[in-house]
Amino acid sequence: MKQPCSRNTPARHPGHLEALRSEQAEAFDRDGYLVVPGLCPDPICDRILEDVQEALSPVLGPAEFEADLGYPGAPPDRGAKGGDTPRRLLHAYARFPPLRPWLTGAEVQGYLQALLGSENVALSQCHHNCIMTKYPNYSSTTLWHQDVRFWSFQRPELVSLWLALGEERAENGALQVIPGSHSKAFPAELLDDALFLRTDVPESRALVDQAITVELNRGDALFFHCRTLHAARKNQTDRVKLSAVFTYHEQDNRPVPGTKSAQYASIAL
Ligand SMILES: O=C(O)CCC(=O)C(=O)O
Repeated sequence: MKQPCSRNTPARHPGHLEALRSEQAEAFDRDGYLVVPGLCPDPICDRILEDVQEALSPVLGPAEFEADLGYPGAPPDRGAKGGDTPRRLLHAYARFPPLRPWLTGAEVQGYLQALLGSENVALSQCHHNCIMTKYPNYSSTTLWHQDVRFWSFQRPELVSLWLALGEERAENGALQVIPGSHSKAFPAELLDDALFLRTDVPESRALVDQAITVELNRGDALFFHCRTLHAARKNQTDRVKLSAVFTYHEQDNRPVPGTKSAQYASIAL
């Protein structure tokens, strides 16, 4: 069942949209994430899904496979059973044109301006920028982490947009977040060498106890801060879960030259 939502209402009432956004921006500042039900209209989801399905059978590169990352539950290598299970279709902005007008359009832009507190927003092509796939049988568990570990920007102020292309529930590996974790400082002893949260430490367990599962329906969007701790379990259903994930930053928050974050130019909105 689709959750009740205010789809399209904000676009018809710009003043209302502004008020709604400032309330939502406050919630985002407090919690480090924000769910916007129905942000992507059904016809756009349909078009994106059409292209994504085509790119998955057979898998068209560039892609990342579960076995490449070796997260808990992943096949040990690409030659093992399930070793050809994809985890991400990469360079989604470039390869899926139906996504582009939505990702850079006025509605998404308005949210990002409110959440980043800036008129001048850009979409990174270097991280995320992908279709996340979570397959039955061979998907893995993603341990607790902050995405800031992937990025080298002048300021650790980036916002990711996670678009559900189908239902996301605990059973199929919906994202879990720890509200407020984006504004906490974590002592180095709480993180392992790969910057995942060490859950064997009592202080971390207290944090993880506050986790919530972000259940989404098709077309719902989750915005989350790059310092928000998040994790996800395996998909225990018999249907693949598909989500589109992108990251935005202020235009004057530049990637550090020579790093992976500076590999491709950002798209100014
Ligand atoms: O769906 C998942 O397993 C979580 C993915 C994630 O958090 C990431 O790739 O940063």
